[in-house]
Amino acid sequence: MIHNIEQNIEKIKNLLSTYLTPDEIKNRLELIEKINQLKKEKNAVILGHNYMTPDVFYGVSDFTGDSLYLSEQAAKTNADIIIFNGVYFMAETAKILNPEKKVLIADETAGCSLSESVKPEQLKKFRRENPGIPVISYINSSAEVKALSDIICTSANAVKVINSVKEDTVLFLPDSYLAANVQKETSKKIITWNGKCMVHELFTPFDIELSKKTFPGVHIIAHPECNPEITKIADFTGSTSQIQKYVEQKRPDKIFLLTECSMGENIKARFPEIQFVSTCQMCPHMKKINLDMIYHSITNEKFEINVEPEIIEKARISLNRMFEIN
Ligand code: CIZ
Ligand code: SF4
Repeated sequence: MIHNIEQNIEKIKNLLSTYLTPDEIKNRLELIEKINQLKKEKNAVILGHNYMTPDVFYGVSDFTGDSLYLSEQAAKTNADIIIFNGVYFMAETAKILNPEKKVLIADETAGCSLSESVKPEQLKKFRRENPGIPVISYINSSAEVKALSDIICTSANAVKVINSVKEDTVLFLPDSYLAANVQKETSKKIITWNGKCMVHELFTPFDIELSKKTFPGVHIIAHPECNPEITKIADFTGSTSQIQKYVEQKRPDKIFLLTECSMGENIKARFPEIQFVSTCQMCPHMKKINLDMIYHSITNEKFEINVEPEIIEKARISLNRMFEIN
């Protein structure tokens, strides 16, 4: 999504007024203004993942969406600096696709339980022991792991990517739940890795049962990083961009959204008539990126993402294979 930040300011004031004092709102709005001013002065572009809080999402992000869409936008920009508001592997992906640009992340410790579950050495060992098995890596993986993979995929195109290889068996890493969800839709044999998203793994089928009892008629929408026992009973399962499209088209009255909390808040800001019920889960990594850290980042041009040129080259080949399939 492309944002008109000026027009978003009223939306932000309304959103913040539900949980901040007038003074706190004033501070946030001042910070938003300062960041946007520095952005102009430094010819920077700010990208915001769907899991960013509404003040970051609507207040300072020029583009919002999933990690791949944002990296693609970065590739088209004339800006000198790209500030990626998301987690580390996402900023790395933007760097791989834009090696000549300065890519910054506001907090370099914003990791991801999935990308951290694969050590390059483990993958090298698998490759040595299993020659001929293609390695398909979810975009939630480090640059080094991407470089060691044959093809990259997102949760939106995983089935298509897996079906594109000629071999009958593939290694799919690192998300074992996403692998199990994809396995339901392909005849290829998927060897899985032992990775899980620490946010989506917290949802249980019991949450859905309870939600259905408490809120009759509730629409259950899940992310494919959730347990397959959940996606089996959900009304819709999709990546964050697919969820957004689905909600825009269907406009259900009541939704239980089984994904990161800010996703629901950002949708709610556009469609206030939709009621989001039941609990959401927060990603502690995504929540490290806030207005204070972004202000620090753009002021001091920190923290710069650096990836070895040969890793960039190899990782880019794996990413380009995905673009060709798409
Ligand atoms: O690639 C992304 O942005 C992730 C990790 C989630 C999604 O479903 O969009
Ligand atoms: Fe990683 Fe899960 Fe956080 Fe996304 S929500 S960054 S997959 S830990």
